[in-house]
Amino acid sequence: MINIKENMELNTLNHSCAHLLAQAVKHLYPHAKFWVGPVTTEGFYYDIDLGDNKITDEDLPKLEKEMKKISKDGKRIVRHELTKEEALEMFKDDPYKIDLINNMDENTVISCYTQGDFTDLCRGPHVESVKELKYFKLIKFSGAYYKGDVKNKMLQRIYGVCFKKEEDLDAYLKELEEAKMRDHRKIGKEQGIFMQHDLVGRGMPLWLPNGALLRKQLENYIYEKEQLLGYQHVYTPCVGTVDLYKTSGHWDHYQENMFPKMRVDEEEFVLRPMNCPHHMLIYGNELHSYRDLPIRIGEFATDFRYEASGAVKGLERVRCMCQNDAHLFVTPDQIKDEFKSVVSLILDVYKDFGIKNYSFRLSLRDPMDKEKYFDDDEMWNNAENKLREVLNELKVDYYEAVGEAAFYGPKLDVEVKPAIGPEITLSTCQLDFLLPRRFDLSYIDQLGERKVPVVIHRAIFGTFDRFTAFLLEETKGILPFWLAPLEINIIPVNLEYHLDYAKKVEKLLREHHLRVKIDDRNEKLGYKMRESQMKKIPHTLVLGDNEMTNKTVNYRVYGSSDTNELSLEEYLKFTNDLIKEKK
Ligand code: TSB
Ligand code: ZN
Repeated sequence: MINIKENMELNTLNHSCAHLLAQAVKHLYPHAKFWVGPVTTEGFYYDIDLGDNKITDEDLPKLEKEMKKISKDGKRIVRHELTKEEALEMFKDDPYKIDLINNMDENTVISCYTQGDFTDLCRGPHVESVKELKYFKLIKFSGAYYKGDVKNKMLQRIYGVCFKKEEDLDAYLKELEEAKMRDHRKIGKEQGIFMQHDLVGRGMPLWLPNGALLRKQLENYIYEKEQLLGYQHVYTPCVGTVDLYKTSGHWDHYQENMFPKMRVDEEEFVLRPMNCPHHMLIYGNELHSYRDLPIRIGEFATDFRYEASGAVKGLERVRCMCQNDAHLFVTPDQIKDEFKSVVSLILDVYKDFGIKNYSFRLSLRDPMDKEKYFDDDEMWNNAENKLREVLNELKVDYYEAVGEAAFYGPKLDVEVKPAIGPEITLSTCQLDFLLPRRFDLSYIDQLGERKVPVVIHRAIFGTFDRFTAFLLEETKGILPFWLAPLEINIIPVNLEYHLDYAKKVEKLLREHHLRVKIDDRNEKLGYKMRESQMKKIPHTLVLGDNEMTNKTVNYRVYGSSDTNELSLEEYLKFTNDLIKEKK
């Protein structure tokens, strides 16, 4: 999808359209008060206080109609500059604008734009006349806290988009419709992957049986890979004391992303946002020689993070998540090989899952940001260069992003684009020279001297939550055989005659670890077949007289109308190959 914010022409057009929306709102709701109406990557929105009124589905067409009317009227959009006193006088009835004006820098030139009976405080630029705003659409609305703070009043946010040409708007709306179909929140609901409940809380998804089956496949898959690479898995509690996070530095550098502390007896706890401190303690539990390194401590670990309520999204951005985490303790000489091995694992995993649309981002520190990043130029430069060298040796394409590093070191992130919304990070691999020092970790080197190990933090799936969200969108919910919660749906042609045979087949397949179920409802064969397709089950077996006599199965692959008859042994081999080859 086109990035509207970065396209100067569309940026201006959408910005002007936000004013047009505000003007229409003012016509229909004269008491409305306005906060801000910025341009986004996907169009524009405006945050509006409508008093006791709430926007409903019926309002959007009404507003669009009023916008069209104003546009037809064709008033010019005129810029004025104001002194602070004039601005305060002009917007005296709008407390939100007064707040904006009062918070402006003394040197800011205050300007406003007028179109007919409507004036808005704005930096501009804008198109010359409202008649240029012809091809727009109001997309949706939501609640949005004033200044994004839950303690403030909830305003009404209306989203829209505007194009220069009708065909561009049509193409965009079509793309948006397709994206909505791919949205993991929609697929997740249809396929029984996860649910949410207010009584559990925002950003705290509940994994349903089908979701749990899918997640188990992901866990088994990555666990096996990690075993082969010499990882040792552990279990640790999802809380730690405040002192643990003071030791690690998270208390000073990461507190705004953490849940508030709680007291139990004389101890103060926090729900952990990361697992590194626990793994540092596990490493420090024993003395280590250089011969023991690398030590790779892995965990499927539950973390809690405070994410803004407006940012929380399905399984993609949650407040309770499970990381596919590991911390690798290495000597400085081993950094490159170990980092390389992680990048190779990422490439390997993405190949198995058929993921092609991703990019590597090398996230570096901002040398000017002394507050976020510890001050040791040599250490940072050294670490950043090591990562660059590995990427160049592996010949992978990447781009650099200054200011995106973790507070403890530079990292390599894998960026992907969800169906809706901006890019997100999936996998991550981070170098860390700081945490092992803070935990006073060591190993004895060849000369018998005490040395500090380097830590590599890495999460291949990122979190199981986010990876699942991405996978559902990439596959449009059509999961490959080896991942589908239900691999095989058996439909007996006639329940009276064929159910016993179906049960025998089901038992055999289950014994071979296949996920299989009989549809024994009293429904017509055609209805069951259609439903099997709708649920995107990879294989549907239809068992009737023929199959019963021949001791065979007749299978149909999702999306195809062909049927194939195989003996039970052949079918077992066929499915076994499908799983092995991850087709
Ligand atoms: C890799 N300490 C490291 C760890 O050892 C760490 O926590 N890194 S992280 O902060 O980048 O998080 C790891 C991964 O979790 C991210 O790459 C991202 O894929 C995923 N993640 C982060 N925040 C969320 C969230 N709110 N919801 C779902 N997944 C998330
Ligand atoms: Zn970590």
